[in-house]
Amino acid sequence: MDKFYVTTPIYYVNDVPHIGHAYTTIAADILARHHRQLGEDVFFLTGTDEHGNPAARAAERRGVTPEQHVDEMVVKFRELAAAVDATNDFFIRTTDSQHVEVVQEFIQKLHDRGDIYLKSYSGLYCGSCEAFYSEKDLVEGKCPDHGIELELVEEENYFFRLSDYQDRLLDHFEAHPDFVIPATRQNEARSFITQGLEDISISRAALEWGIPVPWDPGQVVYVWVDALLNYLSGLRYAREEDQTARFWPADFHLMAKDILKFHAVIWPALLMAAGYELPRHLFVHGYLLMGGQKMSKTRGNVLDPFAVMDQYGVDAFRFYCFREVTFGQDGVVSLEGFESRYNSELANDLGNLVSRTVAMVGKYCDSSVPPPPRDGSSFTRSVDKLRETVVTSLGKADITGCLESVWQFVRRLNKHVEQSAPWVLAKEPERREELETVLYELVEGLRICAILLHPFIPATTVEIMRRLGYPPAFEELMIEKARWGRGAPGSPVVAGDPLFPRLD
Ligand code: ME8
Repeated sequence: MDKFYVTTPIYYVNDVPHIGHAYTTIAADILARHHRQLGEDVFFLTGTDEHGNPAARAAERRGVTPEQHVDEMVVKFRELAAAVDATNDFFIRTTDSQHVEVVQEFIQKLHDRGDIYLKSYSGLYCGSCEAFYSEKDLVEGKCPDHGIELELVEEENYFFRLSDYQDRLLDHFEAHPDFVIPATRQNEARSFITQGLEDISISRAALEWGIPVPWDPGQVVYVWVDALLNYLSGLRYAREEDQTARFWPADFHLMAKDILKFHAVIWPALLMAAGYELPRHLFVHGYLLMGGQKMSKTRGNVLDPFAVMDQYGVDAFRFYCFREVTFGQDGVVSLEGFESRYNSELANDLGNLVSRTVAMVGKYCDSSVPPPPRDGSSFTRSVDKLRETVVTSLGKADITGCLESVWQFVRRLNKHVEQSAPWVLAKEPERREELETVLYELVEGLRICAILLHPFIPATTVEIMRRLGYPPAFEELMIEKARWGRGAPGSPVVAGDPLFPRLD
């Protein structure tokens, strides 16, 4: 059986989660659900990055210990994963003792192999990015990402010989043109490397809130090295048995562009140093913007995902995020935009189609799905093509492209209702067969939509299947079932409330 391993970044717990965190988690969930529909063995990992400066400072501001702070904050992040209906197989915390062990073992190995050395260092440090910047990176003397003043940090730190990996990294990029997707991000990552890599500090002396360096407990491991290792450590202890051999390398690490360099340069070099295979793909998405700016906790312009989901429902939120903004690009989100798509696409295109279809089968066929036409259907080939498009596009994490192609099919079904006008056919008894054909096609089309839309709007599609008379079994939702004519004639349709009540 094929395997599929997908991850989100592990989120900082210096503040409550926002819509950007929900976004990446939903994207990973869409891919995880799709690969389960393909019959693959899936592992989906998300979690929290709990060490380092921002968490320690947030704790200090609140007058609690870092341990108390992270234990309280993690609750919200776990709630967010559950609230967006994420099917993660594990939720990792970098304060888990087993993670700490893996990190210590990993850097001890690098130290033993001579990849780590001690050096005095001074540099400009952003406490929010947890990264050093050189003068040329700054924007008006400030952090290019957070727009805040940097501190001059002078310490004796342990360094990782990143510069030794420059050629091997470039070779890897050369040999794997889709290592980083989209291609613009691959080029960006490549150019970080061709500009020349300097060794990086991988420990901090002045911080206490972190994982002690095993051979020098006066220092803690740099939070980014600690964090990146979650992708390996999670496999080690999520289940009773170590899952590394089963699932490593990761198939997709998802993230926004802010953390590309850590994932495309530092992470592969660390893995090479320790003798691991590299992840197959990094997918780098854009920023959700509000009022033209990246939403961020530091800037304070955030949309509360819990409030949006409370008001409009989880599936509507999942749908909107990927319909409105092309996955891979930046895009503006707003409540107005949300409401307009909700009404036009979820309430009208999909919800109404389900209600009308079920109502017509109820009225004209005694609630029992009529038999298929005897001489095949024009839908057979286009559904095969659509299914292939879905598999190909999600294989590249083209979530928005996939959704668009399924939506075109939803629209085609709506047109079919209008053009064939079953209510007219129903008045002419000699056209009974025509009527039954149309109703069969609508039910069958909706069944296929439910399968193909399942990763995006899971609860709604399960409900659509129920209304079309199918048992609540995952087998009914496998991709293999998205073939024209696999539906069961005679299945009893069930009416219900609107799936997406219109917003006024
Ligand atoms: O960077 N639009 O954590 P973080 C889209 N702990 N996605 C967004 C977003 C926005 N406006 N804001 C955040 C960290 N994200 C590290 C990661 S991984 C080994 C360590 C999402 O809490 C996006 O996935 O700042 C981004 O990469 C991530 O949250 C950053 O989360």
